[in-house]
Amino acid sequence: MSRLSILEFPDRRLRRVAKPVDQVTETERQLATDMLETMYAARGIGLAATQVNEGIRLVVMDLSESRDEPRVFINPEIVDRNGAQTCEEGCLSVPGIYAEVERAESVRVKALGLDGEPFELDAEGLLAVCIQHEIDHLDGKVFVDYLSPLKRRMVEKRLRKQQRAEKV
Ligand code: GNR
Ligand code: NI
Repeated sequence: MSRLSILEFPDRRLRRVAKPVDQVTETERQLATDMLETMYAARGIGLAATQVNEGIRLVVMDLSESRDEPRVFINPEIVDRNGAQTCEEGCLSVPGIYAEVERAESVRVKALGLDGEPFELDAEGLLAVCIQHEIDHLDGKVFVDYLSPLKRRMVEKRLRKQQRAEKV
């Protein structure tokens, strides 16, 4: 297992649109394992391959209190969405920034598991928020894209400054 490094906004590589996986192999299983380790170490509830600079449609999540219920979604797609909810979101690629984002209250997701078998899941509440947040990453979107241009520029400025400070 190995821990991967997480790209940080406004890194352009977070804007790449990830490609579908056509066959689930040992490569995907190894990446999922490393991403779960990375997510647990960073105390996140989700992580998209885009965030670790891998251009494939793979997401890992764990919303359990006990941190022992890993979920893996390959080629996730929202096939139905209903209602609206607002949640204060954070992102491992936008450290220290939290902001309210409106998303669907419930979604039905279709994906492949690590065994390559398709499954569907009905999600609501935070699980639904997290799935929408992660699929956005696969499409090159970050939650700060939903903020006003002014707020987004403030976030960008703060993070660039932080990143400069970390380099020296
Ligand atoms: O750890 C995370 N917490 C979180 C909280 C509210 C809404 C979304 C998230 S996802 C985030 C991890 C992450 O950056 N995933 O891409
Ligand atoms: Ni994120």
